[in-house]
Amino acid sequence: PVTESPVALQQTAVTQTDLFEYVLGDPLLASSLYVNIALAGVSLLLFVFMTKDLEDPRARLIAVSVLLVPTVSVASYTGLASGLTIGILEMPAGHAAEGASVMIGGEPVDGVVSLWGRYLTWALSTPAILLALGLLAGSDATSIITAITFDIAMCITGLAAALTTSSHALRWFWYFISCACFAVVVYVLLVKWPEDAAAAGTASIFNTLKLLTVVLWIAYPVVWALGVEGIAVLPVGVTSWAYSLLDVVAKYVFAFLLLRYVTTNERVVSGDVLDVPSASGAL
Ligand code: RET
Repeated sequence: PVTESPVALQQTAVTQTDLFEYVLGDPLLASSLYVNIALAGVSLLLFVFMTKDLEDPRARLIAVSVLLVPTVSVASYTGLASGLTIGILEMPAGHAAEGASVMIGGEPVDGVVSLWGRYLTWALSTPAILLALGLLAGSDATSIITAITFDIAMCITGLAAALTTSSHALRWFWYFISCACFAVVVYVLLVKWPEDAAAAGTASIFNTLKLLTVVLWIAYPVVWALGVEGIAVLPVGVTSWAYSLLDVVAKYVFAFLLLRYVTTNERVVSGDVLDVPSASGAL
């Protein structure tokens, strides 16, 4: 019979309280989370105020999907700050962080700190962003559903990449699957929806938001690859701030620009009239 080694037994389980306190003990990491909870809350109030008088059903649907973005964000960052959606992962052989340990409550614990809750909540926030963009472009249900389902697949396979601890190669295989799904989303954004937006008369605002989205979204897999999940050149606090800053622009600045347009061009969004400058620009 195989007896367990006493050394293995010494490793005590890490509790949620340990992780909550770990976050508080790292000012860089803690600020990257708490600052975003506050920003998401303020944005949510501002967006409710901006959109409360909208009447057109399509404009209201865009507003609702945009309001979902900071709502999910408050929940996402609360999950991370509380330690609920953070974990200690022991990386597989061949990974840059193989054999790493982290100080939790004054004791070294094998593994690295992973803020995996982000990838989970992106599966809710990014579809809301795409729904708003697809509606703004006046697109059909097929291409909106295509973009959203591949986007959800991108987030969940990205989560799988982060949480796979059995094989280094399979972590990157998950990453590759996630990138393939991302490519579908980028294709819809860059090729399909611009045509629809031109027809709907929302080309100028759509093209601005499309560029903002594509450029910022490409940075997420780059941060993933450089952070602790990937080749581990960025420490946890820096990785977290990188995502937090991307979130501020990709979510709050994006949402503000979109809502400002929708509230001042409600009739264009409703399909009653064409947005004259962009319609002539499309000719
Ligand atoms: C991962 C890793 C695997 C490869 C790819 C990724 C893409 C993530 C993206 C995230 C966008 C998030 C946003 C959040 C706002 O709430 C999962 C990092 C392709 C594009 C905009």
